[in-house]
Amino acid sequence: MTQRIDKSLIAEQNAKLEGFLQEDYAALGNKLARDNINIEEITAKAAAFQIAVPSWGTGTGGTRFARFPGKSEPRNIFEKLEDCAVINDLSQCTERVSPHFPWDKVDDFTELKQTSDALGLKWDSINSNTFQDQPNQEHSFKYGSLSNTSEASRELAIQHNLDCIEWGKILGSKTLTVWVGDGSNHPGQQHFQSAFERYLNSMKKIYAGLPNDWEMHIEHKMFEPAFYSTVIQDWGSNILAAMELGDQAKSLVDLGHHAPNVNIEMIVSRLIQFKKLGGFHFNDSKYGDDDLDSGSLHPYQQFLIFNELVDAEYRNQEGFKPNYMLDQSHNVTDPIESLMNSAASVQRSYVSALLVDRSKLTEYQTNNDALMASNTLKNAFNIDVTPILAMARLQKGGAIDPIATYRKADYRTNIAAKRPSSGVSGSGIV
Ligand code: RM4
Ligand code: MN
Ligand code: MN
Repeated sequence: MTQRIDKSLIAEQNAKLEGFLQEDYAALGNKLARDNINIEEITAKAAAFQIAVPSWGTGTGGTRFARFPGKSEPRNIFEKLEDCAVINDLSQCTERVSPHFPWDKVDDFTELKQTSDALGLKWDSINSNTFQDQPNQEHSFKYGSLSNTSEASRELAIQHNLDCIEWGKILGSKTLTVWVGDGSNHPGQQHFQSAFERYLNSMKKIYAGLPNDWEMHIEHKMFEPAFYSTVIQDWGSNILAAMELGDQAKSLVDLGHHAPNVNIEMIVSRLIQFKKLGGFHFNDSKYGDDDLDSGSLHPYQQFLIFNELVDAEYRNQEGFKPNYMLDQSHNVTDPIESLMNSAASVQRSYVSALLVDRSKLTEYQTNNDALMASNTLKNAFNIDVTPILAMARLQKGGAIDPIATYRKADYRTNIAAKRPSSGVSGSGIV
């Protein structure tokens, strides 16, 4: 039977902290009231916030040099779901899980759906994987998948995406996310235009198989595994492809997939303006696609992204309904802890952005008062919204302090007998 975090343990831990939380919450409520902000309204919005967890994030990650396995790692999608349920039990903002196929492929998808239902979890976007060959694969993806010069390889990649849609229908998903590693490692290796044309033709065949109420999210990435050029290199190629395909195709922004110092919040604004923002893969990075924990290095950038998102929410921007998800790799931490921390970090950015005085900001922008416009954002960012996040969790039956409660539960030790170590210490990005 599934091991969960005992509700009584959560209640017991919360009882120790609740008095202090109420004091801090009341103090913050008074402070916000001075600016005509009703803390209860903000808490309700925080409680409604959801961010999906990637199934592959529950395993310990690694690099191409090494992977150091963690204790009681999940060995299949059913065990990954158990870990996701633990994350949601404590965090109360991660009720959706995003699967990756064929990594998470099962024989019986109805059984998988029943398992997730029993755990109170739903399915987020389906991720297709055509960036590696499967055992005995007839036509290789070594030189690309949807853009491969070989028609047989392209057809295989198209079929895999169509299969993903069928599996997703059983699970109740409504989105297919397509990220391909296609590209080149040498100048001259690939004819840029022909490769993009082949990609688009393949994507059109997948798009034709998309149910009417589904979206297709295209994910760009500037490098890796191809290190000279990639077919969907940046948001420019991404939005071009999405526009070419149709209204159901949108762009997905993975924070780690841009050149260092790129103004991601402005990309987000452009995508919102043209109804092409599909969603996010949140993570943080210093050098490239480092897949560090969300908000661990650049919390202000994450806030600025949410400033754009909340702005669109307030303006009731047409076609605005982005999907939020984490996509990061945990090499030295317990993935459950990192995912809980990261979900809260993204939720924090959302809540902080709700505190921006938008009418003042507009006024300062109109009057070209750069300093006060900037201070308006900083003022909101500098408010510690921890009590709001904790209160939202408490009201929903989660933990005031998710990490401390998780450590107290000693989950990994309790399931150790059930999940013997795979002993696999080889390389692996995720
Ligand atoms: C890629 C990209 C995709 C993810 C794979 C595992 O870098 O971020 O979203 O599916 O990694
Ligand atoms: Mn990603
Ligand atoms: Mn990535």
